[in-house]
Amino acid sequence: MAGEPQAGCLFCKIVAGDVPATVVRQTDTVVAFRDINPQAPSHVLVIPKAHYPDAASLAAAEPTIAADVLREAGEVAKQEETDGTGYRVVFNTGSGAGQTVFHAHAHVLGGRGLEWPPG
Ligand code: IU
Repeated sequence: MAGEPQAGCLFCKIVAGDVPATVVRQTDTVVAFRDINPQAPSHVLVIPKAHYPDAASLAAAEPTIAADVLREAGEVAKQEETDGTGYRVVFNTGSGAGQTVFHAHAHVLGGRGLEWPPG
């Protein structure tokens, strides 16, 4: 069923506490944890606890939770103190855009200069 945990989904396992992660924030609907392969001095993933394969399907089914993800991305930047200098929120969507984990997640990157356009 939409939103239910999916067997074999790494991020569902992190939500369940079955796979360890360095959690930096958590709400009823969202978990934020450090990326294991950081691409910036601060690189945190914000994920909905509910399973949706990407940001668009999350927003279509659960717009309130999609808003929670965005709000928490801002809270992460405040907590990581990257909000002052600037930070980036990225939703890679589809394998051609670099998505490798098909559970919706926002990358929150900061702590260094971020070029535009990204590669
Ligand atoms: P992507 O946008 O789907 O490529 O992002 C997935 C991210 O999940 C990527 O940056 C990985 O480094 C990160 N990640 C993680 O934090 N912990 C893990 O156990 C695995 C991937 I596998």
